[in-house]
Amino acid sequence: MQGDIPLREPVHSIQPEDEWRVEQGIAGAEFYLLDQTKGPGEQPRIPVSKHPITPPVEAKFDDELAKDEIPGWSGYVEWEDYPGKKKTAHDILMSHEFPPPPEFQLEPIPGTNPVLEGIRWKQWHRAIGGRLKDVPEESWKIVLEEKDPNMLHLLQFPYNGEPPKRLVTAQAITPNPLHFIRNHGGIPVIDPDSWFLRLEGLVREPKKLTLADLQDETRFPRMERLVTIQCSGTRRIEQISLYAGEGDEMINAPWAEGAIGTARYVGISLKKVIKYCGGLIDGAKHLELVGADTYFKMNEVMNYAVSVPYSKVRANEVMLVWEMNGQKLPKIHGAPIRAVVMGYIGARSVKWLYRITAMKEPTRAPVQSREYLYFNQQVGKHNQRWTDGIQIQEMPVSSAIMSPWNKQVVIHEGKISVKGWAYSGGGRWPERVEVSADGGFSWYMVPVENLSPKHKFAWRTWTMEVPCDVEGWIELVVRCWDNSLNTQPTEVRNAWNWGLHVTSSAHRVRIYSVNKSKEVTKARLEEFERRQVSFVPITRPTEFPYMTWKEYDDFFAKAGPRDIEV
Ligand SMILES: Nc1nc2c(c(=O)[nH]1)N[C@H]1C(S)=C(S)[C@@H](COP(=O)(O)O)O[C@H]1N2
Ligand SMILES: [Mo]
Repeated sequence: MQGDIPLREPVHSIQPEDEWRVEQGIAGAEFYLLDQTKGPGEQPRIPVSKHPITPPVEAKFDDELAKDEIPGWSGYVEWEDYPGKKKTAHDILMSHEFPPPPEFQLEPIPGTNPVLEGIRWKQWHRAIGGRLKDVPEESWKIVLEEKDPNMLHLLQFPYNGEPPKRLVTAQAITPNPLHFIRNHGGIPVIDPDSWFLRLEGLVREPKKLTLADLQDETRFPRMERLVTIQCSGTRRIEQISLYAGEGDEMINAPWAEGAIGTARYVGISLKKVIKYCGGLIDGAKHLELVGADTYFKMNEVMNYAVSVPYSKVRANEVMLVWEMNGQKLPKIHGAPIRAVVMGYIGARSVKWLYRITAMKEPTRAPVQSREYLYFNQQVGKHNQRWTDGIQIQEMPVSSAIMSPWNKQVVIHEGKISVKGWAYSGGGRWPERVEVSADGGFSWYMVPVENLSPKHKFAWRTWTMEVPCDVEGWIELVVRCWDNSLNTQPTEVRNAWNWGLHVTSSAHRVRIYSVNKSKEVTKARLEEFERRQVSFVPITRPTEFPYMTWKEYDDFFAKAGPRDIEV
C-alpha cells in the first residue's frame, strides 16, 4: 500500500541555491566569473544574470517627435533628414533604464510561441512615443493577418518568424504566408498611390518616381526571377547549442533552418532606374538603400539602411519588386516596393524601400558596417572591433535536413527517407547533394531526379532514400557541392563565430534507427504492438520480458556456460 511508504522530509542542503547546476555547467548564465588573475578571496560572487529588474518605462510622449511624415504612409517616421530629431530621440533613450535582453543561449530557450516577446524593443518604441507607440501592436496584427498560423514566432516584436521544419521544404517555392520574416523594427503600411522613391546623392539627375512610373513598361522592362532569400543567421541554433555568442534578442534570433525562402518576384532592374537618372557621377560606387521602418541601435534611432556595390546593380542582380508568387507584395514583406538583391544575404534586400542614395563608400549604417560581420573564432566580447569581421555579402554553400528531426526514433526497412534544402549564394547553385548515415564517413549522392530544378539564384529542395543497416543512434549528415565545387565544413565548430552568422557546416541530425528489416527487431516491434505498449520514449524501461527462460536455457546449452571450468 502506498500509505505504508514513509515520505521523507527533504534533507537540509548545505549547497547554496542551485550551485550544483552551476558547477555542472547546466545553468550557464549564472556561471560565476573565474578570474585567475586574482586571488581566491577577490573572486566576484555575483551571478551574471542577476540584473536589477527595471520598472516598465513610463514614456514622456512627444507626439511631435515621431509623427507620420507623409499622408498615406502609416508608421513611417523620417529620421535621416532630421539630425535634431535623432538627437532628441537619443536623449530620451539615455534618460531611461531598459531591461536587459533575455538570456536564451546559456539557459534553455523558452518553449513558448512567440518564443521571445521583445520587451526592450517595445519599451524603446514607447519611450519615443508619438507614432511609434502603437507600432508594436499594429505590426503584430499584420503578422496574424498575413502569416500562416503554423509559423514559429521567434520574436514577437520586431517580428522574426520561420516556418516549422515540416513545412520548410514542403514545396520548392515557399508559399508567401510561410516565407520567413526578419524585421528590425515595426511594419510601415504605405498606400501604393502615395508611395514614391527618392533617388539622390551622386546620381546625375536626382528624381522622385512613383509606383506608376516604375511600372511603366515603356521606361522599365519587366523582370521576373525565382530568388531564394536567406538570412545570414539561418541555422544559428546549432552554433548557440555549442557555444553562446552575442546575445541581443534581436540580432541573434535563435533561427533554425527555416530562415530561408524562395519566391518568384516580379519587378524591374535597379540598373535601368539608375540609367534613367543619368547614371552615377563623381566616382560613386555604392547605392544606399533605405527602408521606411525605424531601427534602434545603441540608443540611436534611424531608418533601416544598407548598401550594395554598383557593380552588383550593373549586373542586373538588384531588382525593385512589387509582386511575390503572383500576388501583390505582402505588407510584411515590404510593400509597396522592396529590393531583392540576388545571391546576397537577406539583409541587403531592403523592404519598404523609399530612398536610394548613390555614394562613394559603403554606408556606415549599422546593419552594413557594424552588424552582419563574420568574425574569426578569437574575436569575442573581450576584444571585438567592427573591422575584425568580414562584412557578409554572398552566403557560402549550405544545406539542411528537414526530416527526420533530432532525437526522432525512425522505424525503417533498411532505407531512411531524408529530405531538405541546399543553397549557395552569389549566383552559384547546388550541383550535388550528399547524405551520410554514418556521421560523415561515407556519403550517398542524392539522385539528380530527386532535386528540384536548377536556378541561378535559388535553392534546390531534395529527397533521398539513404541506405542504413545500423540499429541504434546514428548521425545523418548532409552536404552540398555547388557548381564551383565549393562544399561545406564538416563540423559546426569549424564555422563558429561570435556573431553566430553563416552556419555553413554540414547539417547533422542524430536519430535512433530501428531497422525493421532485421528479424529480431521486427518481432520485437510486433510484440510492442500486440501488447499495445508504446515504443517511445525509448528511455522508458520495458515492462515485459525480452525472452523466455526456454530461449535463455537453449542459448547457454548451445553457446556454453558463462564461465568455463578448468
Ligand atoms: N526595411 C527593412 N528591410 C529589411 C529588413 C528590415 O528589418 N527592414 N530585414 C532584412 C533582413 S536581415 C532579411 S534576412 C530580409 C528578410 O526578408 P523577409 O522578411 O521578406 O523574409 O529582409 C531584409 N530587409
Ligand atoms: Mo537577415
